[in-house]
Amino acid sequence: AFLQNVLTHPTFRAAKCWTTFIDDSPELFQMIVSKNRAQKILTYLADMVVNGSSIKGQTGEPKYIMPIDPPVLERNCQPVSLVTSSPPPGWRRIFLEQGPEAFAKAIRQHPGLLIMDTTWRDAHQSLLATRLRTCDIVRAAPATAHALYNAYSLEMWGGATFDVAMRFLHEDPWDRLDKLRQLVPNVPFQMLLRGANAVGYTSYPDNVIYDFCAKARQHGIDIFRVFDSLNYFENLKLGIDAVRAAGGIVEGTVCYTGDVSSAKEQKYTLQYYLDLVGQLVAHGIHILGIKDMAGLLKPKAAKLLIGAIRAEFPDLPIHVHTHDTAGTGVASMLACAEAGADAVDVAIDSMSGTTSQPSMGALVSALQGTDRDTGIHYEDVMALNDYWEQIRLLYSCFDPGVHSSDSSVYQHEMPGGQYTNLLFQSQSLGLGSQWKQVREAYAEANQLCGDIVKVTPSSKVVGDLAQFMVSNGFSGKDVLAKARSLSFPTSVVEYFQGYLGQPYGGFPEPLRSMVIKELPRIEGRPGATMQAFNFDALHHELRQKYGPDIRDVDLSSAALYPKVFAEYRTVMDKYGDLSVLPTQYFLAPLKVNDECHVQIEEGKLLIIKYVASGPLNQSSGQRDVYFELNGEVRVISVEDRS
Ligand code: 3PY
Ligand code: ZN
Repeated sequence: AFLQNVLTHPTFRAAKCWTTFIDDSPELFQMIVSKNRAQKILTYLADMVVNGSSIKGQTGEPKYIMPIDPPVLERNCQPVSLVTSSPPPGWRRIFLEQGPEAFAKAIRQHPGLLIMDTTWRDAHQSLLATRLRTCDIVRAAPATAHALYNAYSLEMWGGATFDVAMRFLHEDPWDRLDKLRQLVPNVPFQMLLRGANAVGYTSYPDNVIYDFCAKARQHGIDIFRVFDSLNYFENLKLGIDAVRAAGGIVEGTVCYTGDVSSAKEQKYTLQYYLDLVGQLVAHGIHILGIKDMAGLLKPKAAKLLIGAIRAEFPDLPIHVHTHDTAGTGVASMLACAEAGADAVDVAIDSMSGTTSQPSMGALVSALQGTDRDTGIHYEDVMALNDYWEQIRLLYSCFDPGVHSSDSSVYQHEMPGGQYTNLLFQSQSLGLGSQWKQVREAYAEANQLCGDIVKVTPSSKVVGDLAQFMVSNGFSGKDVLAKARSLSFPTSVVEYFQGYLGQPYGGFPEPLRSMVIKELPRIEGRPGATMQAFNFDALHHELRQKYGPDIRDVDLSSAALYPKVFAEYRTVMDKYGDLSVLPTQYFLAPLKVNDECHVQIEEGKLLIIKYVASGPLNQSSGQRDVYFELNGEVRVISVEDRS
């Protein structure tokens, strides 16, 4: 029945076609679409067989290819049926029924320490190059809705996940959000918003930010952690206003850098943070986020900082984020809890530690039975962990190999998400053995930029400058001496022009003038002088290019990432929706006689067996690859690029 279509239908073949035949038999045309989709997926698999994976950042094949079952939770030694029992209501209900202010108040009044689980966003961004695919999160989602029903939130979007989904996973980030929202109706979803940079690396016109936040909210994001990569208040304000207009919970955020517990700290002092928090509070944030993106908040600093904010703003809910790079994450989060934080970030154990967040199991255990008990069942965390342990192995081909703590983070201050990225980039540029130099150059590059807050996108500026220094053998002094004649990376030039905003304390001179020479200088908020983005023109352009089925969210994707979106559509045209392929086959070729099951939609299963591939056709440069698709032989010719 699968291959039955209009061309094989007896009525059509008997030439007894009448004009209503098409209208009367729409399902026959549906088959053509399915056949087309099957053909596209086979083309991907054939290409994989002939040429191997071309996914950037992948080294080797997944080590673990056993079937991975979804997590199983137990109550009274009985498995919880995730199909028949709906998850208990969580904090989201308060937000949906009573709004953001009531949510913030309830969080503040709650005696226990709440957690955000970062496993679906920051943890894999910091450990596995953000390469986690939707299907592997989806399988854990029903169990997570039960196990973590009383979590403050699940971080599941934003940061790098948006463009990596399209660019490298050939997936639609909005579809991920929709699917997960359906499976997890009870726990607030949180995203990371780079203020005026949204989920990108540059400033956008204001209407792009407003539009993006409105759509993110409509598709199920509840809490928006809004930060700016320079803690520049004008940029922060824009993101905060856009989230408020969208009806979301505003987690206005201060990025933490330096060391408030050190007598040597001259720039990022306690007073600096208190002033910034005061500005955010005056601007009407619902929750305060403290974003320690590099894991620099030592326990003593945590106590000082959170204690001081708590004393000055007793009603303000505080949510702290950290990374465990140096190995002090759990200790610091416990210190935050003692000093009065309301929520902290952790990741499921097997996705935690080093450049990721501290371990959920460790934090939950440490607080068990205390007055700040998280209320999370430890056994449930372990049940989720069983699943993630296997997923971590499945994705080990994206793991650049940070297997231990690095307390030198206190010197170089690299954010957790960038650490693995820079390590990988350094390795692929042949600088792997000079990793120590890259870290040292990073610290020097930071000083050259003016000792700035380093988080996407300002961290990219510092990282690019550090790599530039190492690959040219320049010290910081060399850069200062030769600046006028050097051709700096674009990100560095644009930073000095002011395209990210204004750093605290201003740009260092004379370096700024030497780097940008005659180029324009942006004073104030970069987006303020940008023309509104023309969504109507974009809509028209996309319809011309891709036909009438352009969704609202496609406009957002294309406005934020025009080139990435166009590439994503090209891949979609060629291979169809690849998010349906199991990860093992997305990342590695089928071996002869391997059979793979692909559920292209409810009730439509493709059973694909790889049979053989033919010799290289010298004149066309192609190879034939033979499959059985639901029992019928199919041959796909693909170009051999090897
Ligand atoms: C991001 O902006 O992607 C981050 O994770 C910053 O920490
Ligand atoms: Zn982070």
